[in-house]
Amino acid sequence: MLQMEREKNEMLLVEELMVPSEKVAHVQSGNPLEHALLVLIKTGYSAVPVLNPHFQFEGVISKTKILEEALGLEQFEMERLSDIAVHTVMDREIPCLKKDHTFIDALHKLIDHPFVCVTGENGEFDGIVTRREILKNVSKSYHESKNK
Ligand code: 4BW
Repeated sequence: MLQMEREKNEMLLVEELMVPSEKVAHVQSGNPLEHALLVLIKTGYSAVPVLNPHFQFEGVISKTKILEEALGLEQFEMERLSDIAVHTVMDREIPCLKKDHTFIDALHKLIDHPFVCVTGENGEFDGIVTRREILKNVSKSYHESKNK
């Protein structure tokens, strides 16, 4: 990659890369797993952010985690899902970014996660940065540098 293309990416801010909160599907931490599974099936995503009633980021819930909870000894027992709240099984170890972090900060965190959350000073949820957005930029830079 040419120096200029590299520097252009390094200067890009998370704010310019993120999917804003109003376009991100999410569930509330107090919702039952049954509701979270419906949201995941309807949106088609494998995992979505979990927010508290103050719109602060708390974790991520995935189809895999929910199905693990539904699995009884020999079969799926889907009725269990209405009695378990999302916050009891969600994944809390999710890295976060701030809007003024850079493309490179996001790139490093997205190596191990399909998306990372963007939060404000008080933990309020601002949006997500996805692998897709990062790869789109890498691909664009690659082609621009090739055509120079
Ligand atoms: O509904 C979809 N629309 C589009 N345009 N692409 C989709 C959709 N569902 C899946 N995809 C594609 C994306 O390329 O499959 C990839 C993996 O999806 P995932 O993880 O396993 O559901 C998508 O890659 P991505 O855009 O880099 O997104 C990475 C992960 O970020 C997704 C999902 O868990 C989360 N995510 C992305 N956009 C979201 C979202 N979560 C909630 N709301 C959104 N708008």
